[in-house]
Amino acid sequence: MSIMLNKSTVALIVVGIGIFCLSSWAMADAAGDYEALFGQDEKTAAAKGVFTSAEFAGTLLDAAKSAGGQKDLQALLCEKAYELGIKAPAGYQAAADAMKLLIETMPDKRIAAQEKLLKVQQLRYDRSVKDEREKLGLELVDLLAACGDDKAEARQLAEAVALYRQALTLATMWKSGRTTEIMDKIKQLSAAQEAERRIAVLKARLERNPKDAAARTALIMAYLGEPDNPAEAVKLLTADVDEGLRTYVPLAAKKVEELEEAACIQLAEWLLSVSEKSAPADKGAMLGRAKACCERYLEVHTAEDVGRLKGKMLLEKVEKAIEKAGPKTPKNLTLDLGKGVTMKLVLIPAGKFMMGSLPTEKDRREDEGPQREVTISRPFHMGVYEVTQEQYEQIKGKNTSSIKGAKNPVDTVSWDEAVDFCKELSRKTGKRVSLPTEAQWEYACRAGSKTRFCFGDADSGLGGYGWYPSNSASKTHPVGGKKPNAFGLFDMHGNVWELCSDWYDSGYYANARNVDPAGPDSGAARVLRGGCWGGSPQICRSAYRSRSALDFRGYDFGFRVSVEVK
Ligand SMILES: [Ca+2]
Repeated sequence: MSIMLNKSTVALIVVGIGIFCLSSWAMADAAGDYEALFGQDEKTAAAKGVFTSAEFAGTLLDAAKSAGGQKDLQALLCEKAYELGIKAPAGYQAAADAMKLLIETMPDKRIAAQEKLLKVQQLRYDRSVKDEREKLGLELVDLLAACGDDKAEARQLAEAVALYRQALTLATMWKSGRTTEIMDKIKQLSAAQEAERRIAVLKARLERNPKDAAARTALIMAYLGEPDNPAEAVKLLTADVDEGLRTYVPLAAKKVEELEEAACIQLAEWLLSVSEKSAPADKGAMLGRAKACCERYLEVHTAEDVGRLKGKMLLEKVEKAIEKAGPKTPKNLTLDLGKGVTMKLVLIPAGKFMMGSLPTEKDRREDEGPQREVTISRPFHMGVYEVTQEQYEQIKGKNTSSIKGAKNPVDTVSWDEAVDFCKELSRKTGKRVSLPTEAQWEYACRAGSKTRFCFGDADSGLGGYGWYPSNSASKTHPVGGKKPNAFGLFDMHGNVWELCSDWYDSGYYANARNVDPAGPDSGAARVLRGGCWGGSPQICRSAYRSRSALDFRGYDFGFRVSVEVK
């Protein structure tokens, strides 16, 4: 068999093998299949040198793409394409694509494949120039951060920090939007490393002298702090430690739902008081648990009596302590665009939500599912209103909107133009301004709601919150004319469509990551959300997804901005 196979020949061979294996009495043997198909060619390519190996890697990658029905063979083809591809620059692209395919199709091989992808992408980056270098640099930021996340998850903290530091260097160089996030990760992991060191020292002290009550107490408190591991703290309790520790540490080790009402309040009070004397890095875990205790108490103690009042006051105190211990982020942000033009933004807290809709939702479309829990791990500021024409003109020096009005949303913009606006505004304000991701947009739109719209399920309520055909008179209206949602955002339903930063892919939800998803790596269209003045209620729903080609300037397209919290 020649190594000059074309794609269709390979596809036919692979399909042929698929049929053979399906009907075969033997278990599919990927290694045997590979040997029969490509064994000789691999040897020939290897004998001819690295250039031929690189070319052969491309052939194997094409075969892998066609071998979707046979997972083992596909994985093997990807691995082989990588091994051969990474031998010479001509094969780097195939090696990288093979690992991307493996990551996409085989979740259990993701971590190892990601590390290999990192290796080849670094090689590509080192050789690249100009635009290609920027593109690969930004891709590397994401890849390094993802590998760092895996290491952090596996508690390999030093390795994780090293990867994040590399990511940060590149993120700074290429002005990625992820610098703050990566800096925070490093800060958090450094605190965790510090806590591990502290615990190791205390453990050693206690091993040398088990009667060292001060070391024992300090170690118990350390476990209650950053590692948030009260179960470990319980094991250290002895009769000679402080009574408070003996009483409350076992309670802290229980699940909050298992605590008696009274214990919830007492434990919260105790945690609040000990957190005051604890190291800054330890306060978060203690106060977080105290808050959960207060919330649990208020959940079960529903009678409006003195006890409930006390619970509410304690929760307030704990929340104030959390605010004091954590970084301060202003709730409202106003950007100065010059010449008296400003832009108002509001803080959207970090949190989890159910993204997409259930099959039972009225008017639901297939691309809104599968519904899944998504975490927005960091708070961000979001434009209270759609970007207005006055704001757009101030930044871009022109206004090409179809329906004119200084306070009306800008319309007839393309995705590229909206992104340009964000870049300009970033330069002007020193903030990281971007389009929201699709997940940020839906999270912000829902503002805690699980219904079809931010206000409920009924189409009849839409008139109170947005401009759509029944009330719009077929045009846009000045922003903020209707009621805001629970986050204080106006016109999330209707008025103009809002461009998001993500590529559109109808099947994306099935494979997307659940923490801060940012859309597929590539695509042919960008996501639009929220419906518009000309859009029926069903397309104004929180979960509805629309799309636009890159350079298309829809007369009903606008956008609002998202600003990274530093
Ligand atoms: Ca809108």
